[in-house]
Amino acid sequence: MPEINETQNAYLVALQQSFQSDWEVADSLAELADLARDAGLNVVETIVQRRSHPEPGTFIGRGKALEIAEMLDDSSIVIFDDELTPAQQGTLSDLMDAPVLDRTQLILDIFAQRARSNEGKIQVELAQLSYLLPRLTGMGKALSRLGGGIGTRGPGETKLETDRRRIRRRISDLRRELEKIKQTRGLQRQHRSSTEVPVVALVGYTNAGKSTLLQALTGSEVFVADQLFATLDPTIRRWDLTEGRWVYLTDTVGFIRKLPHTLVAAFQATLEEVVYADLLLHVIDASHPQSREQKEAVEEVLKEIGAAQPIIAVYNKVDLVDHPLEVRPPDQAVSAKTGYNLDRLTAAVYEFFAQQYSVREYFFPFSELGQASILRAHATILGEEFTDQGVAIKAEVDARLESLLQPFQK
Ligand SMILES: Nc1nc2c(ncn2[C@@H]2O[C@H](COP(=O)(O)OP(=O)(O)OP(=O)(O)O)[C@@H](O)[C@H]2O)c(=O)[nH]1
Ligand SMILES: [Mg+2]
Repeated sequence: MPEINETQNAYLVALQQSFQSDWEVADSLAELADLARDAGLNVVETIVQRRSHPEPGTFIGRGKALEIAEMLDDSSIVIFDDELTPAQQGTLSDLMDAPVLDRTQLILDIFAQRARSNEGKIQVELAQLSYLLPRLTGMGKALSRLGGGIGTRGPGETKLETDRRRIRRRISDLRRELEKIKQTRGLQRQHRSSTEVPVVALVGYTNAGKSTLLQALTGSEVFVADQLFATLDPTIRRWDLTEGRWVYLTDTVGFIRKLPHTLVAAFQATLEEVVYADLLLHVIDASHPQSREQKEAVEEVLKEIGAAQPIIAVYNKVDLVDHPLEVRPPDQAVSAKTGYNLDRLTAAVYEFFAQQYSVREYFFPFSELGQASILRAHATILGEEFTDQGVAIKAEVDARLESLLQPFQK
């Protein structure tokens, strides 16, 4: 499979089928160009061919492929905006005498460049190998001619000539490792839920400002960058909503249109943070010309991974928007950068959980002071009084804490 190196000139190719509008194809290509630049490529040309349906052997028409071939030189790489079959990829690469890859491979390459944690690396390698496996046949010629491959960058150190058995074995090893990580994560999650602290997850299109928002809300340093998929690993931080009332806030990997299925499957462990959260904040880049399409793409992925929690939409980057934005509560229009309306967002999240709070009175004998400290850590304390038997506490508790401390209720 072709290798990306940073001095290459990229030619981007899309097919416009009869059911696709001009802008739909143009948007998708513009995003592909962003992805290519993020991978370090120099984008020189975008090419659209209109056809009623893809050509089975070559995806675009054979004539068009030859026409593109004329533009290329040794430093060229051709990237298709849709997933190619292994056979199409092989044929196109032969026809054009240049490396050919598709959107999925480009995204996988960026993920490989970004993966930092052990878990992230395993997930990327798993996605790469799962993508590669069905492609080994039919690519023989293109492979041996080009050598190297996407999988040679970062974690995916697998020689493409090695036989499928080895790749299968590696895939099952990686799955096993991920399973272990998943169990640890499950334990951490269990620990979190046993402490009765709700979890709020930031989700959204890549580059929408999730990490910036996490940083602004929790006051902790996290990696923020004007690039796609800056965040791969979930980060979790404490977010104080009011005095005495706090939640966990977690950052997640950004979503994108045509998110490769191999990637969604491989990143399942990370995405579980989303599935198990109590509330989702869907961060939308309100300044982006395609913010509506991006929002829909995110909703699509959420459906796919089975996330069905309540969602508060957070329209971010309003400092870049020159018209007033109408949003209906609990949704919010904010700027993570300037801090605009972050207090309102915090209040909205507080309100969301407050609906589940009730005021209760407790008595803890001295032998049970440990239970009292659970209450102090996770509830808003309204009053506290020591007697010679123990301590009486009046507090605002959520449903989970209420049932946990039921035995101590007065
Ligand atoms: N003007 C402006 N820029 C913002 C705002 N929020 C985030 N940004 C910028 O948008 C870019 C992306 O921000 P990130 O926080 O990394 O976005 P993300 O959603 O975490 O992106 P990924 O991790 O790549 O999915 C950065 O350059 C931020 O500085 C905002 O409210 N206003
Ligand atoms: Mg991020």
